[in-house]
Amino acid sequence: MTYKYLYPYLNAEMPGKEDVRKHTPNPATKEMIGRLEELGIETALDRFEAQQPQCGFGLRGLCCRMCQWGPCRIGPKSPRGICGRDLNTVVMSNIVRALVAGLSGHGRHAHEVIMAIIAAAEGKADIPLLGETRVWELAEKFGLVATGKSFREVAREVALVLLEDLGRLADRPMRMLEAYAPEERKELWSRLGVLPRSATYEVMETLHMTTLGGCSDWTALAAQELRSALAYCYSSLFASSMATEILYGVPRPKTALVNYGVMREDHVNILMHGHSPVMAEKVIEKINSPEIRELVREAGAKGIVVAGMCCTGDELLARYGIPTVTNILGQELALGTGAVDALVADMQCVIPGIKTVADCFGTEVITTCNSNRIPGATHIPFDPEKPETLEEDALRVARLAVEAFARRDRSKVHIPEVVTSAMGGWSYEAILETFGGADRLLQLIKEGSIKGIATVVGCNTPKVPYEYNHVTIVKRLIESGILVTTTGCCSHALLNAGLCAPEAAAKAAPGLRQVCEDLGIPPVLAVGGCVDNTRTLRLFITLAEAAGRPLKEMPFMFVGPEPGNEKTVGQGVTFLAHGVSNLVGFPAPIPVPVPKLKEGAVSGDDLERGSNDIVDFFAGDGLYQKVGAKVFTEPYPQLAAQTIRMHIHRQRKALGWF
Ligand code: MSK
Repeated sequence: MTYKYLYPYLNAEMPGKEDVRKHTPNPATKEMIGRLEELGIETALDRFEAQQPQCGFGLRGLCCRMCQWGPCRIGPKSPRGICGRDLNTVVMSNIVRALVAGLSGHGRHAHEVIMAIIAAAEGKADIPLLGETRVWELAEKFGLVATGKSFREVAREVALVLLEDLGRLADRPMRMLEAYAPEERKELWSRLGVLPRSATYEVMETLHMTTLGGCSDWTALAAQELRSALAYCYSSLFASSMATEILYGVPRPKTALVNYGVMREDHVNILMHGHSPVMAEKVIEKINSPEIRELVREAGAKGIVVAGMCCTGDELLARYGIPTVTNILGQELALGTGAVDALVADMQCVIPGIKTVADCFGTEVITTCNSNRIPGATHIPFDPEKPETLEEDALRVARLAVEAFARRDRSKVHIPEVVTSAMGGWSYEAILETFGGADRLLQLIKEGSIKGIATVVGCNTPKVPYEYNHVTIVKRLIESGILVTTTGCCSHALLNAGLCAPEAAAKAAPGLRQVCEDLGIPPVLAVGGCVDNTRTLRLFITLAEAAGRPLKEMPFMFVGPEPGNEKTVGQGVTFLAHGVSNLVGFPAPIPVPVPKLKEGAVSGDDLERGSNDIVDFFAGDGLYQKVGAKVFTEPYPQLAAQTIRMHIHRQRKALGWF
């Protein structure tokens, strides 16, 4: 197939809106793209086309904007920036800067949920502490003395350790890493000199190293990238995921209906969006209060539908079976139904474009995090360090949503009648319990009923047809007997495609199908939001330990078919650092191939996909020799699936698991 925009120097092409409408797998999405087009409402797909062609220097990471002498563009005419930085330094600096930007996002998320534990433990807010087993587990792992202390006191002490991991400046071990990383890796990282101090320190150090006149040795920047990824993993991802479990419990499988059709014309529809579930949880509690029920009745609505988007949606599906609608690139389309009375958005991945669409329909946009404000939106923030107003604020959010129902322009409502059944809530514990323990799951992998596990995760990008790569790759993988775990925006694509329902077992290879049917589970396990990639990572670590093999030898892979947010860089490098190879769906920002003019080229477009030290490091032997994992890049989903299958096959063969 050919898409509208060709980028020969990336060996890739990008879709126009019509390509997206043609290839996107969800019929509700196709319908909504058409509907917004009909209404003349602009979305990210239109703005993406307006940006074409995108800057070739930026696409390849060759633009340096780290000082005010530039910007500098690295190319054949100017192989060095004004300060003398070369290509390797610029590309690696851009990558590690993107990684720590993502680290800051998840770190800020971690901070909110950790502070919420402290507020709950100190009795300053009516926030639950339902994850008792997680508190005791962490207290033991951290070596805290629990004797004679109440559960709340211990929960608070655990939270303080998590907080210290976020902010430590002294050169002392990161406690979460000490507690959960495999011994073999800890020794390796120590030998490589990449053990981190904390999120805060590594963000500071990365910005310091990459500023004007900083580090010009790209190998030192590559080491800082691994160090920052470990800080990202253990201080931000593990902390966010586990702190949320301390607050609201460890999820267990739940079934739900998902997709755009869960919204109801005669109900108040509230969409919860973002990442941190604290305000969303409280609003849901208030929705069930007598006051709000009475308001709903007075407004003439038959009830309230609460549904989720992005990772807050994943959280709510995992814990309560609350339906999900869509992901980052679908947020404008969901508002385009005209049926959303309120969009309650906390932090990250809330694109500014939503306000324009919301204003076309009178949708109330309520922002609840001081870091994520949108001009014109109603701002009712949750601040875990000033939680006293949480009850009243959540009630106000619920009231505003119901009041918005009365103002809704019914003539503009258009809800695609598409619903899909799905199962979510696959925590680390739930997966192991369902399979009957790590040894049993390992046995299924060794005997080949399950060929391997791929965690297929991450955002959407307009650079590939929306959700097409996610769904196509995963269908091919389960047809090949590869069990899939998923999180984040990818999981919404797979949930809506019906691949997370037990019935999807019928699409799997015979061995995997039999396993899924025996257990009553889907071949694609939705484990949660993007911070919950740690659940899959823990599963990988546990299975490697059960096999008595280093993780780098196991038939596992990390797959990011539609990379978007800077946070995905850290996700990928986290798995690489643990020895799990990556398949990335678009050639940026890791690795960044640098094209070369072909022999006898007659035009500037006559390029071949080139190589450089950075590409060789990620995709060749450089990183592989250090950590036992590498990056494969493939924007075409059928070829990507083939690459994953071959990788898993090679790993099995080397293990002697035929
Ligand atoms: S919401 S980080 S676009 S997965 Fe977590 Fe989706 Fe990526 Fe945001």
